[in-house]
Amino acid sequence: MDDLLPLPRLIETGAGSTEIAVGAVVSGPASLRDTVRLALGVLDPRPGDAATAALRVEEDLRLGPEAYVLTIAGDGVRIEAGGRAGAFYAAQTLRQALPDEAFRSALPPGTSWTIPCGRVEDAPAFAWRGAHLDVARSFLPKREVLRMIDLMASHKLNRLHLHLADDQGWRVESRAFPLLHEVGSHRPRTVVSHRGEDLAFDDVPHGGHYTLADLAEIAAYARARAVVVVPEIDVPGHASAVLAAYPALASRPGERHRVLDRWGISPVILSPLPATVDFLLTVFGEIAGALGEAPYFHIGGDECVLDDWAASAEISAYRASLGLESVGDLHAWFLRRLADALAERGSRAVVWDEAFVSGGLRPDTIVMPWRGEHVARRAAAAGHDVVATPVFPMYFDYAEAASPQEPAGLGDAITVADVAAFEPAPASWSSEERARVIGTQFQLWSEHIPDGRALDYRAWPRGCAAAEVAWTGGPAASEDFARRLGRHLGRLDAIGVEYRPLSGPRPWQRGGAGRRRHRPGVVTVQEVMRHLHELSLSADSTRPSM
Ligand code: TNX
Repeated sequence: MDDLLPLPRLIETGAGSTEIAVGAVVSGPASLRDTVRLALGVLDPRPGDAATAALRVEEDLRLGPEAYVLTIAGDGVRIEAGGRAGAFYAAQTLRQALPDEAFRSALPPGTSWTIPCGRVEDAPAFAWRGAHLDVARSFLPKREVLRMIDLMASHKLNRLHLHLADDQGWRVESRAFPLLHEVGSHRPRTVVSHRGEDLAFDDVPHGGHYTLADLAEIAAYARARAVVVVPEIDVPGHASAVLAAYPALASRPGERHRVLDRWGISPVILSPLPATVDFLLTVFGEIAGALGEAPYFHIGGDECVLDDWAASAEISAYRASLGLESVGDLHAWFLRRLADALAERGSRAVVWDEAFVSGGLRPDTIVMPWRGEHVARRAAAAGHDVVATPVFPMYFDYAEAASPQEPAGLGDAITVADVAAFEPAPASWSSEERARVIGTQFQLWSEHIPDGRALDYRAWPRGCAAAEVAWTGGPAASEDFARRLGRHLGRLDAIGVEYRPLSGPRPWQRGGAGRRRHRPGVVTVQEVMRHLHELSLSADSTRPSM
């Protein structure tokens, strides 16, 4: 019990021990019991009655929905939880109290362990403990998404933000507008050269999308593991894939668009006219319908070049008819219009911080400040709920070290220790501002994450540190965290996660001598943060940044 991760609020060690076996009997209300069985995986306890049960689960409504008490006593294990999520987390903690083998997918029959008695009382500091997956730049097959949900669940993370659309790909089926997935989901090739080098491409077609049935499956799989899927359709910028399929939605008529085969920011932007709003609301409805419920819907709003809006007579006339003075006001109006419609359907909008700086958000819109603490504080002071997503230290597409041994990252460096030291709601803020921070989330932008193996490397163990911060409120006590993390890696080994070893990459995880090698010092995260901070202060704040 001394190597639990994330760290529970209270751990008491007791005298004596108890035995727990694969196939133990669990008793309690059916929904909590099933949740516990799911969380325990390989233990796969059988349902039974309290008299014979080695594991008893009870509902205690005085506990919050994610809170639990886990008691390991001589006569068996007792879980008290306020709801399914709490019961699920209690079982995750119990699994961590067992040897690492409990994290394997199968064990010899008859396996059992003796574990010391003790008690854990626990609840999370933050309601939003997230991971963001960019499946637009590099598509990840469904199995990788389901596996990510499993890994999130083991770390008590509860929000999976899926970035489903960007210039380089549209990743979800639309029955109303099928060209979105038929045309928008693939590109003939992908850039392989780095900034400053001569342009070079791989000439390998890249593609893939989730059907609505896949999305329904992902959402149900996530729900059973206390994870909420947050879909993102990033608008009005980042729109090349949409416009490759439906060019009539562009702000500048008559141009042909292609799904982009290189990274960076495109000046291409959706028109803000009513036809675009109708189009998007139809697609949002299809996505939310497939998910079953969509308490949150991310609409992006970042990195927009508004020049085409300013240049269009039709859009300027429309802006004037709405009584809006600038294209920035129109950007704000457009996102507000979408957020209002989402609210009518029961979804809260989420946006990147440019949309907050543009102004005019609905008060219930959640802001993800990626450009730093300053803009995060302004959003919190303005009364928005904030999920802290700053590039430093929450962008896991940056390399772990400024070393040519690393596989190519967007820049360097963000270490496990940087993440563990993060304080999503800084002590220097007022208590009202701090109370607005509902959580934090790490970002896996996938320009340099081509597949599941690279995803494992980038996500873990930095994700373990993010989970610790999100559950405890952070920052982590560094020495104790480092000790627990060292032990926790044995669990990841048992699961089969190809994480980055603390001492650096294994030979096959390095970038080699070619294009996948990291170029240290070319882009430093400190410079990027300085630049983004300045941008977030400027009036022309929707402008692209890099
Ligand atoms: C900024 S954060 C982006 C992404 C890139 C990422 C790379 C944000 C809203 N936009 O489009 O993938 O940087 O780190």
